[in-house]
Amino acid sequence: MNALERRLDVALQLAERAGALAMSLRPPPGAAVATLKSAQDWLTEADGAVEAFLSRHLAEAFPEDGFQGEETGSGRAGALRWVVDPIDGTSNFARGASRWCVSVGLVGDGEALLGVLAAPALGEVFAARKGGGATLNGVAIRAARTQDLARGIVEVGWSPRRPNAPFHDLAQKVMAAGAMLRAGGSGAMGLADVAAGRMDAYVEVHINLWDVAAALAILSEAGAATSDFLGRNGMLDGNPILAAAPGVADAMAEMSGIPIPARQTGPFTDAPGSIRVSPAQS
Ligand code: LIP
Repeated sequence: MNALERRLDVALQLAERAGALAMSLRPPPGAAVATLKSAQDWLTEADGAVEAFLSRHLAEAFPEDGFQGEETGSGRAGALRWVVDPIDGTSNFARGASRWCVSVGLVGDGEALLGVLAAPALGEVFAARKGGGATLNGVAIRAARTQDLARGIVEVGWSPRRPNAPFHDLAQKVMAAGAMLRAGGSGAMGLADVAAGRMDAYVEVHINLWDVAAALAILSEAGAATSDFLGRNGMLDGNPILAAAPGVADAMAEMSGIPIPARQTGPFTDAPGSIRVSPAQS
């Protein structure tokens, strides 16, 4: 087992244990049991507990690696950096809803090397490592073959970090293209749905590294087209994000004004050998 395979193995085990911890702390439906860090930016008891759990156990397993969490920031430096969102979709989690996940990503040399998204309330675990394919519950996943947005489903992420006008503009354009519009409150889960072929694009005018680090690896291994999130200071300041099925990537890039590197667009290709279930999940 090589270094990346070993890290995926550990990330899978820890993300599932962290998911169980989060489930034990999930508030019941009703008023949000949480505090507000800023407008619609929630913090629950689980965010802190899950991040502390992952920071501690990742440091034990890989002391040479760095760590960055949504709640504690860039705690440790390292050539490889674990990037964790303890609860992505906190606004859903705080209300006892199910569309949220524990996101564990590993970045290095300016790229997303592996990612695990554990969504225990949905019974789903997404995983991928560079060159190893992407899976949902151990089964290989692939971006959709959709070629026409009028047959598609597109999620537009929203947050008060940016004015509402760009969100309204994007939502209007998505509907004008004939696509079904979604806004589910978890960027990581929306990106995972694109990787799994359950949606055809996810777009948001600003999102943070910890929300997307794991999903970027899963999207890449699932053959989805993605914007260059990690470039242009994305690691520090966040960036816009666009992820799409290859056949609608050009249309989404034109609609959103978020470029996608040309090599990733075009008709769906079932590239032979491009999907392998990593040993950790076989
Ligand atoms: C959320 C993201 C979502 C964004 C929300 C929030 P959190 O992450 O997944 O895409 O629109 O504002 O940032 O806060 O639930 O970890």
